[in-house]
Amino acid sequence: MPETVVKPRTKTQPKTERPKLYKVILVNDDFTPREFVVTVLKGEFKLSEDQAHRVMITAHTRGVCVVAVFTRDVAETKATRATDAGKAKGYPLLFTTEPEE
Ligand code: TYC
Repeated sequence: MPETVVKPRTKTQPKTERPKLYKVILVNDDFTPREFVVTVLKGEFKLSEDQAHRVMITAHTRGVCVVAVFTRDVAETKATRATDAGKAKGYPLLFTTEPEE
């Protein structure tokens, strides 16, 4: 009876690389009304009134505040839409993106 030859099976680790995440950063300015910043944060980033207020105040006092992290496409789309919402009202409101370390 022929021997059963068992081939050693090398386990191939499925390489599921995590997509790099990007921070959306809110930048302070002297002109955009606080309440408008809060409204944009709630609308575009789905923050609660409380979270939106905290993020706005942090940017207001420190200059910038990280709003949230997303994959690159989502971060850039949201930052652009939020910046454009300010632009539409004539405000210099600015959201930027930056890769996470
Ligand atoms: N500094 C603005 C004001 O005093 C409010 C503001 C906060 C604007 C945060 C932008 O990212 C910002 N009206």
